[in-house]
Order: sequence, then C-alpha cells, then structure tokens
Amino acid sequence: MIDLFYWPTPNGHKITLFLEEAGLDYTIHPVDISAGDQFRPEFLAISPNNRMPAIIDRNPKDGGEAISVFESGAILLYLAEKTGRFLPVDIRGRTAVTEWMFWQVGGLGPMAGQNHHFGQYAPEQIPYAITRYVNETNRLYGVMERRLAQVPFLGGAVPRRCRSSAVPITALRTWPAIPGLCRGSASSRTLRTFRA
Ligand SMILES: N[C@@H](CCC(=O)N[C@@H](CS)C(=O)NCC(=O)O)C(=O)O
Repeated sequence: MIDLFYWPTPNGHKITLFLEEAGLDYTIHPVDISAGDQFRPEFLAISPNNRMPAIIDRNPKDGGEAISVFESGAILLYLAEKTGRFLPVDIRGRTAVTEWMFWQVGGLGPMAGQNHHFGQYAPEQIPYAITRYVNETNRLYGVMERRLAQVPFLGGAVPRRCRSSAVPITALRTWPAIPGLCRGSASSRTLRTFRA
C-alpha cells in the first residue's frame, strides 16, 4: 500500500497517473496547499521542501521498513523501479527517459511555473520577469517540439498511440503539465496551441 500526499495540481497528477496506470493500491492524503498543510510538521518529516507530492511505501521491494519519497521525479523513478514499468531496462532507452525526465523537472516545470506566477499571480506586473519566463518557456516548448518531431514521446521511440503499457515515465511526467500532449501525440500543431 502506498500513501500518497497529494493535491490536484500538475505535479500531483503525475503520481496519480503512474499509480493508476500501474494498478498500484494507494490511499490519498490531501495536502491542501492553499490552507498551508504543506508546512505541517508531520508532512515536513517526509517532504522537507514543503512541496507535495510525496509518498510513503508501506511495502517496499526490499521487504524492509516503510520508505518515504519526495520530489515527483524521484517518486516516479522509485515507482518505476518498484514495478518494473515505464522505464526501459536497456542503457540507451533508460538514459533517454531519464535525461528528458530531468529536463522536465529542472527546466520545463520550474520555468512554466515562474511564467504563470509572474504572468497571473504576482501582486505587481514586472515586465522583465514576465518577458524572461515567457521567453524561456517558449524556448523549452521549441526544444520539446523539435524532439517530438523525431520521436513520438520525449522519452523515445515507443508506439505512437498513448497505450499505457508503452508510455515511458517522461510522458507521465510531462503530460499533466502540458494539457493535450498525449491526446494529439504532441504534434507541432498541438504544441503551437500551447504557445498562443
Ligand atoms: N520539484 C517539486 C515541485 C512540487 C511543487 O511545486 N508542488 C507545489 C504544488 S504543484 C506545492 O506543493 N506548492 C506548495 C507551496 O508552494 O508552498 C516536484 O517536482 O515534486
């Protein structure tokens, strides 16, 4: 049984997508980030960066005591290794999936987050910040578009259709952040609508 500390945001959806696709048993523990639940001491004990998602695996693969994991990328890797799903075993396939997953974790996610923050939520409009993050997000969409012109998924050459058994964790990782990515096989046409 997995305990999932979750709130319905793109980062949270990444983990529910994996858990659902893998058919794992899990219990959701809501972390209402608008009410400050992420700062509760019991949550910080498993997620010291006061961000959700986080998990506790009560039945880890090694049969030992429960393991807690924070950071969505680390959780996806952990679950992929636990289940043997969504992460290629060969070195080339695995490297492609992990490099694009880290690209998402370190690039697309944070830059799009800052983009939305300065464009929509910041108490004052700061043109420099807005321009910087809009440009950086567009640059990253361009990187993604060029990649997806070559392979059907960021993680590599898996079947075109979004069959759950074939989708690497990069797709699970990026899809919730980019609505429509999988639906349209992330064609140039689809990606162009994200830029608008
Ligand atoms: N790098 C983290 C980011 C997680 C994150 O930003 N979570 C947000 C919701 S999507 C959060 O918990 N925010 C709470 C806060 O800002 O205090 C991950 O990938 O798990």
